[in-house]
Amino acid sequence: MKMSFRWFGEGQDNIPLQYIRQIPGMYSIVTSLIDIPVGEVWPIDRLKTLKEKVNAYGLHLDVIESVNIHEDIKLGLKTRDRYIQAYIDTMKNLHEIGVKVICYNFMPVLDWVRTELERKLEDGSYAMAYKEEDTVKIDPKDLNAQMEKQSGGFSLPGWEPDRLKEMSTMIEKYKYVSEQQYWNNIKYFLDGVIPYAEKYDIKLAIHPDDPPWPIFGLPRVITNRQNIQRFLDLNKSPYNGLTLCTGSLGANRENDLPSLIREFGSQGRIHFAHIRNIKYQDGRDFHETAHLSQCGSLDMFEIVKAFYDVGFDGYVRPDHGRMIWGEKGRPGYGLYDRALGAVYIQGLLEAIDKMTNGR
Ligand code: CS2
Ligand code: MN
Repeated sequence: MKMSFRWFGEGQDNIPLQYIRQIPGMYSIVTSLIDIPVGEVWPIDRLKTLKEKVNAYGLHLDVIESVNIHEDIKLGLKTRDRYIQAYIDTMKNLHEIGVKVICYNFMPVLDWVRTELERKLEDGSYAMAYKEEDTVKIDPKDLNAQMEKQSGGFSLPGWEPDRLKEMSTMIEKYKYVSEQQYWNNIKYFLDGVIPYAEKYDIKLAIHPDDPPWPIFGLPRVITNRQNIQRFLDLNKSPYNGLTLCTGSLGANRENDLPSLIREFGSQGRIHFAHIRNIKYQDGRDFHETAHLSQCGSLDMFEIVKAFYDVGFDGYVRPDHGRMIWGEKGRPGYGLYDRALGAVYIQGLLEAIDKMTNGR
């Protein structure tokens, strides 16, 4: 597994690349051009500069998270072909700088949803949390305003201002898209871009919906074993694959993560792994935790073992961390707790590897 770390880019992230380099075992940066409006082609000169910058710190730039999908594609509008072409042009430029994997999602309007960005845990650290009741009673616009207040001046990944401008109108438009139509729209996108993913040797890795159930009446389909298999079958190219995010899929207690990893990993369809832990509360409620098994509800040993057993040699990153040691930063994306996560995951791997090989 190649260890990686999400970094939001110059002027967008308060963590210096130098610090990321100092995390033991770090191989690649996971980043994006977060300021380019969705649907526009990412300029090659900016990508070259970004790559040089990352490489100067001894790190690779192999993974992009995310090239977001324009809503017209998700809605299946006539204008979608233009945006699919822009996606392909961006892929071409990413190929030129040697990118190997693109992580993206197909969630309508909103990306991930939490109802609290800074819940204080017993040890005084802060973590993101989700309360089902709050999403049922709140207007999505108000949730957005609430998130903004708590996000410390950073635009949240997936909650970028350009995406949210027309949130209510957007949500309205999905009333006319059935779930079957939504699946058709995914297939149309995949059939348009996957031939170019093959040509440019870039693996596409869809991120599961987070949390993995419908919110605000919007279809959310990348949620469980059956739907993931359905997604993979829409286009059978090995370039059409997954980001296996343990925290997202794990929020549904019925998702047996080690078994999902074994199933899709042995099909060679997992290209990127997000590893993090969450703690279940009542019903669908949960909060995020430190990565260790003992801190949450997921068994990280079994998860890492499953990746190991299927011979997963793709990219992995610690996902959301807590805010600890007084750090201020992007919710979920501070340095310290994610660095602890990166080292913990590598510790598990070393132990599993040595025990498997009888050393
Ligand atoms: C990420 C998402 O921060 C997160 O929760 O997992 O923003 C992720 O980048 C997208 O869903 C993938 O496009
Ligand atoms: Mn994730």
